[in-house]
Amino acid sequence: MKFRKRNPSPEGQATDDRRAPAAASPADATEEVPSTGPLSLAPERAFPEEETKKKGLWKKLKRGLFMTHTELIDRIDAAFDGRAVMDEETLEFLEESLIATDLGIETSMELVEAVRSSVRPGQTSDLLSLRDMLADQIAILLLDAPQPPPPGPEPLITMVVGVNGVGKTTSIAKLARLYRDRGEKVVMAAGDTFRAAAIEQITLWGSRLGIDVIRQQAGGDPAAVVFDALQAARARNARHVIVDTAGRLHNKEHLMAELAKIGRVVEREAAGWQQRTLLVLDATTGQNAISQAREFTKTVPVDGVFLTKLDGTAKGGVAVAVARDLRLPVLYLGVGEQPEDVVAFNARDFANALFQ
Ligand SMILES: Nc1nc2c(ncn2[C@@H]2O[C@H](COP(=O)(O)OP(=O)(O)OP(=O)(O)O)[C@@H](O)[C@H]2O)c(=O)[nH]1
Ligand SMILES: [Mg+2]
Repeated sequence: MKFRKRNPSPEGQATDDRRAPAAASPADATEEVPSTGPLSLAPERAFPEEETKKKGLWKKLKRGLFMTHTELIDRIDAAFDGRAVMDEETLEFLEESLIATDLGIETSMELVEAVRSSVRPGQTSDLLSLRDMLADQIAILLLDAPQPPPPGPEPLITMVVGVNGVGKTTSIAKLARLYRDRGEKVVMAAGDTFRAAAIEQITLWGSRLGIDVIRQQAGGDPAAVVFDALQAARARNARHVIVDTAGRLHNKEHLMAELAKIGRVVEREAAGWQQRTLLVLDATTGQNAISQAREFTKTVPVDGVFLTKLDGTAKGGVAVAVARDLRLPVLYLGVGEQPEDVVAFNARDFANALFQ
């Protein structure tokens, strides 16, 4: 993946005009700058901060997908067995390789179909262009999956749901940090009142990140915590309320009743706010995460997925299965245990990181 350099000059002049002299520093203002020569070729970097940030995100994504990438490339190499000939046997191996990284059976078959139709049988193909082709196809499939609605100007309340241990609370800390770094005020609601340790955990994140946490005693009513959090958000002019919830799917009626009660509080106290429910899925569980999501979405309407623990698995292809098989937008990727280990999902970057 190569990020295109963004370097328009402030005056809007053509930046690839190599005859343009480099900006003169005060020290050399009096010197005559030749119109050609090495100095005039120095590249302009109008948005160094933005570029550094993009590079940082790309590195994070590559690090997060390292195991999946390595597994994919190793398998594809093995499928071709050094021959790089597109015969049926090779295509079959290729399909198996793709399925093994949890891309989903249908997606893997479609990808192989795309390869089959673009090369003649027996044609030799270099592995690099095959990888490019697969990355392009995956990006196309991902862009075809549902996209989240664009954010509006109103404040946003995000309910975070998912089964035990998938990474809900950690992901909330990541989101809160992302928003905080954008200069947006955040309130976290300790809505997992089931265990005292859960309240302690989110409180600890709050103090580490300098973000307000609204909490009650363990065993309290999560809807009451959300009520308090909305009051606090209004008083503090916050742009985000992020609600932690207890990860229980074993008792669907209870979960439904609890979320419905929170929903009524939100309708009453935050009419006009944007609302969304994020489902957290653990990528290390591969296809189980997909079944889990199917179960969950039967009970709770979900707007998007936060896919965690990509850094610890070769099953990163599951992001594609979420988008295509479940028709749910993947919004964020968790790539480590620290609050900064998060990447906002981007179809093109994800596809490139898998294959390049
Ligand atoms: N490697 C890695 N670990 C993660 C990631 N996200 C969360 N974890 C770890 O997963 C474990 C569970 O995370 P929690 O945030 O407590 O999960 P939870 O869903 O809130 O768990 P419960 O509240 O018990 O339901 C912790 O050890 C986290 O550090 C990730 O993206 N990568
Ligand atoms: Mg938790």
